[in-house]
Amino acid sequence: MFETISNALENVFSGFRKKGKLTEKNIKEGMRDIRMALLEADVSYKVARSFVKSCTEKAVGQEVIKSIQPTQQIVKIVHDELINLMGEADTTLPAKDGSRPGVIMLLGLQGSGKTTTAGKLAHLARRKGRKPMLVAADVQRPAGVKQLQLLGEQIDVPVFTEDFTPPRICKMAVKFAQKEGCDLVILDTAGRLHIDEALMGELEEIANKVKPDQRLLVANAMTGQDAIQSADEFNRKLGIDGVILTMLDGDARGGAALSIRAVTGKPIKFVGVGEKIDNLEEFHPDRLAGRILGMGDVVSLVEKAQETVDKEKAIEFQKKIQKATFTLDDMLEQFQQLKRMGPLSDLLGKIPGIGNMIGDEEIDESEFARVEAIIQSMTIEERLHPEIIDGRRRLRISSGSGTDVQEVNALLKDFKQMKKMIKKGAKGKGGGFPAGLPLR
Ligand SMILES: Nc1nc2c(ncn2[C@@H]2O[C@H](COP(=O)(O)OP(=O)(O)OP(=O)(O)O)[C@@H](O)[C@H]2O)c(=O)[nH]1
Ligand SMILES: [Mg+2]
Repeated sequence: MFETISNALENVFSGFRKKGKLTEKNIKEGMRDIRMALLEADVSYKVARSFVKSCTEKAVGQEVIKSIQPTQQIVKIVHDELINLMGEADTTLPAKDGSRPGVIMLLGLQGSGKTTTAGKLAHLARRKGRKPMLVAADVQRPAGVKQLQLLGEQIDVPVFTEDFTPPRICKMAVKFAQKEGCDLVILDTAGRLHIDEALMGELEEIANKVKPDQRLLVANAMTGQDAIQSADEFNRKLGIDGVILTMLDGDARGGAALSIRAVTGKPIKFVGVGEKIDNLEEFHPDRLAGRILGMGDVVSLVEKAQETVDKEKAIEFQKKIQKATFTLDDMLEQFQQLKRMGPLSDLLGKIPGIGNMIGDEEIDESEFARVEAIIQSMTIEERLHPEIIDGRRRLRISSGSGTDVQEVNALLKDFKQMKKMIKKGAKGKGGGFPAGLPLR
């Protein structure tokens, strides 16, 4: 799995290692190679371009950590961006709603692996303590019904079959499952060679009649760009909730796994990694990124090093608080540290109690950018002794940072207030003040 992309990235990294020092120029060259590696892996052009753009921004802007090699820092950046690209893991199965079982509708092109996946999914659900029922809604091929029945027997899961139209079969099946006390229904629908009117019509009719909780597209990873395109088309025409990517065991390139989320906005929920009934895995982007890079140890090394750097800074900061020598530079540093920790809304959301408080309110991240710009437009002297910042200086700082004088005034006021609070804190138990948060 993923040999092409793994090898290509490994070549890029060894190129970096040979160069030793990282410069903006060789970072850009390396990133060009990463883009080539992605294209070779059948990642779409647009996705590859934006991937490389955000890696480059992070690599050029990042601080050098002395205890690790620059290449290792790049590996970490690529690793994190791969995870970003594939999005958060989402492996939820629909729960029972009242007495109605959760309903999953599988759909996809012919031979993509729907029937096999239906069996695998029922098996996986059962291992999670669910009571699944399989439904043969593919009446195009009698062999398809038989195939599902055999799978059901193998794992001892009931299979619902009837000689009606697929929408009616599905509707009856859900009722029957409810009566039988099943809590999950998996619909195996018919495939077509292409996405055509007839297929869409039938799928839509089933969806309208049954209102499945999840419409999952089953797509063959080995078809690369075609899988991405058909996922996009199914999503636009019918609407899907997620993707199950099959035949990952035979997929050397990995383009579909890497780009489906970015192209369709829908998560890959499960992946098929073989023909056996237990060859279905939950999809975890972080594990996949680790597997592609084959460098899990490097990633944790960099994480640890970064933690130490942040810890050292925190201690230094604590000392400053105690001596009350907090400057505008420290304020800037605090803002930058906060920014590195990810979007502020995510961060605050994780603090118990605060998550509910901020609710859906947007946190204005651009405020941070403005604060940074203002402080960066000050001279060193001004940052250390803000009391010298008179009207003329304020004007210069505001035009240098592209802000209003009022904003500069507000920042200086905030800083004064922050310093006052820090002093108070330092006199008390040594300052538990969460420095860096905007005070307005
Ligand atoms: N290696 C491998 N083979 C798979 C995987 N998933 C499915 N297959 C194989 O792919 C073939 C087609 O699978 P089916 O489940 O019949 O596909 P389908 O989408 O139901 O096909 P139609 O009903 O004809 O549309 C079978 O031989 C499966 O064993 C997988 O993850 N890995
Ligand atoms: Mg089938």
